[in-house]
Amino acid sequence: MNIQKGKSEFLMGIDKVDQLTEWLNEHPFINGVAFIGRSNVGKSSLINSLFGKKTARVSKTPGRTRQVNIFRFVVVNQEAKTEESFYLFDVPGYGHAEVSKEMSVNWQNLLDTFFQICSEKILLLNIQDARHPLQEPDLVFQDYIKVFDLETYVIFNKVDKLKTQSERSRLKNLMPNIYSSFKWVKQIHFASAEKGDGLLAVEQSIVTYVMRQPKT
Ligand SMILES: Nc1nc2c(ncn2[C@@H]2O[C@H](COP(=O)(O)OP(=O)(O)OP(=O)(O)O)[C@@H](O)[C@H]2O)c(=O)[nH]1
Ligand SMILES: [Mg+2]
Repeated sequence: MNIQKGKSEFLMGIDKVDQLTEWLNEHPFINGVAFIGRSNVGKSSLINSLFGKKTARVSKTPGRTRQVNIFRFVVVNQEAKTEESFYLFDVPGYGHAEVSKEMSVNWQNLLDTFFQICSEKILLLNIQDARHPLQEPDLVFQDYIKVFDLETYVIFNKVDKLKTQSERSRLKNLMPNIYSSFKWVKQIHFASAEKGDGLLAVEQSIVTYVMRQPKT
């Protein structure tokens, strides 16, 4: 089973809490996946690599994704010749210093709304920068999500930027610590949206998760 690239479609971008509340209440049994991480770690790039080019917008300036972008994607079962569709959320990045007070309050409200209402069937992919793992905002975010009890996978993106073996092993050595500190983290992946490393494994994890959820 695979994600059918190019069949993903953008449904809407929501930047108002009321609108997000309404949308989530209208869709009570959402099965899907949400991407969240610090600004500029490559969330939109990963989405494009996994779900098909031009699914999400890639930023030239950090912090571009200011709204919850909602997409639909299709998983195809080649053997049974069936297709099923699921939801994908590109959630605005955290830990960006340059946003105004007003904007960060709105962002926090959006995030609270998203996590409080969205069903427990959502897989959370927390994207981090392979060169700068477990930054302060990443730790704050892990602390924030622990009450929501969502299955969470950490994806270290931009591994192509790790040039030496010692950089790579330093990152891998963090794994036991991550699993023991953050019990809701069930998988850790190493990926490059740019070069393609690790993407097949991430894709299969997403497919396995969404197919495992009960149908109602
Ligand atoms: N070398 C390298 N660069 C990457 C990779 N993934 C993303 N980038 C670059 O990192 C920058 C940010 O990528 P985005 O995908 O826009 O990041 P984002 O997390 O969606 O950013 P916001 O929406 O602003 O929070 C872009 O210049 C990308 O080309 C990667 O795997 N390797
Ligand atoms: Mg983005």
